[in-house]
Amino acid sequence: MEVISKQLSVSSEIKVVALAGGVGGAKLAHGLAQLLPPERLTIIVNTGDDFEHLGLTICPDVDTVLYNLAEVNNPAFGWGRADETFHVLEETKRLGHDAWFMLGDKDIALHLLRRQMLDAGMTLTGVTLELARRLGVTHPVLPMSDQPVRTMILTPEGELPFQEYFVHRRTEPAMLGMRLAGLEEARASDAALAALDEADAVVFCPSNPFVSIGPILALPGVRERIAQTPTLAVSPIIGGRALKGPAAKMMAEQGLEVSAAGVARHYACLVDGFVLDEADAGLADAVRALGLTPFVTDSVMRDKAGRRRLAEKVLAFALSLREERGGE
Ligand code: FO1
Repeated sequence: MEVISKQLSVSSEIKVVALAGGVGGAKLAHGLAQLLPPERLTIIVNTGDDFEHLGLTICPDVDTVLYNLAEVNNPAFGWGRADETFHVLEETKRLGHDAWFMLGDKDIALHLLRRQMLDAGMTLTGVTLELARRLGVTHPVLPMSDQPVRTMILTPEGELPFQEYFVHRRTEPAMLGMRLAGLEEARASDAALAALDEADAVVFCPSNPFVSIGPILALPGVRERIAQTPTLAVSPIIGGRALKGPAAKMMAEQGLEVSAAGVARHYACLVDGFVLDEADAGLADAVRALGLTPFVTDSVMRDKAGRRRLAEKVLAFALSLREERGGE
């Protein structure tokens, strides 16, 4: 107990960058935010899921992180707002709109303000920091880029925009591959690159490795910075299944081994350490064989305290990786 609190007091002095997307990512980001002050934690969020809908710019992963950090997220879905109503959406339906994307009234309010700020010429980073401030979120939540990058899923029917595939088609079509439209013209935001430059440790949250973490890593300059920094990933796959989302289905469709070890292999050139759930303790040797340091813990975040508990373990692990790499 004493050892852990000593480690934590040291960890409160290191600067951490978390890469996140989806609900699992937002949960661990919230756990880390419970432990580290805003000047020691930056969360860089995937924007490949973003799309234009009903004249609004929807940023599902950014908003999921914002709502979770503000503790106003819908606890059942993980995304969207708690105590939400859907009067606007119902009315659009009555007026003939095919309302397949569940935007609630409170969520729409935030989107109207995002629209206004974007139209006034603010960058997505500026808009996100301002929305965070208004929600009472003090940690920097940074969209990965200020230029649009849109994930396209290659299926047997052709390419589908991410939300069309994910929400409208409920991930039913097989995923044969993916493309990041706009990547050639995009760069990581200056704020995201600066945070990575200053980071003492980088944490890949338990997010989808392909569609959540993949787009962040695809931006020029990100991988190079991560290679300079002690980095760990938390497995989004537990016992051969994703707790939420299509990560396991995507791995199977791409011919990858559907297990935490399969995720570790996917990240092997990028990370020093890999967090496995206790259910996958038997895969620790396979992770070690990939040249990564395994760390086994209960990684299921059932509630707010569970998020904090996993974050404590992750920070202690990050510190030990830093020591292994000869950091101070
Ligand atoms: N996910 C769904 O499965 N169905 C929805 O209708 C839906 C609406 C929605 C609205 C706002 C928002 O921020 C997220 C929303 N999501 C919905 C989640 C979201 O699209 C996905 O979770 C992410 O893109 C995957 O990371």
